[in-house]
Amino acid sequence: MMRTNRTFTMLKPDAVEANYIGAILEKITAAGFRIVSLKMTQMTKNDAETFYAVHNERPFFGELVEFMTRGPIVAAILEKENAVNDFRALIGATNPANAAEGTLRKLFAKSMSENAVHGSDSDENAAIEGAFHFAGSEQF
Ligand code: FUP
Repeated sequence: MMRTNRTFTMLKPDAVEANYIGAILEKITAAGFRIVSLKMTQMTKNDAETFYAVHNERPFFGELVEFMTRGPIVAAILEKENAVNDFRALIGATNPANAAEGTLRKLFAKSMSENAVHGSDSDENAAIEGAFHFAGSEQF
């Protein structure tokens, strides 16, 4: 059975470089998400190519892999009723120029390609992406 109350996020290298880890996690927990899993890690090229395989035909794929591997990220599984949709609303539009006031990308992102925060786009992808980064024994 697919869980419907969990999503997966990454605080991307730009957000970590800017020292926003604490500020972003505070916004996430203040919005009612419970942290199920949490780690700081650096993705390898192979990790990023696998994680973003759905985008591998897109013109920005090489740049995306380069960006996501250039420094550490913070990966997390989050739990809340309606987690996927509520987290997408919290992070805002892909391009921070189009993101609503108060959203994480409006507050913390620089650009479309360096947009601070990832959020799963479906329950199915949340489960796949969470399992990519965390063993069952790391999910609380
Ligand atoms: P989102 O679901 O909002 O993270 O956006 P997408 O799944 O469409 O894109 C995944 C990532 O690819 C984005 F976070 C940033 C990158 N991207 C670009 O660099 N350029 C684009 O034109 C679109 C996406």
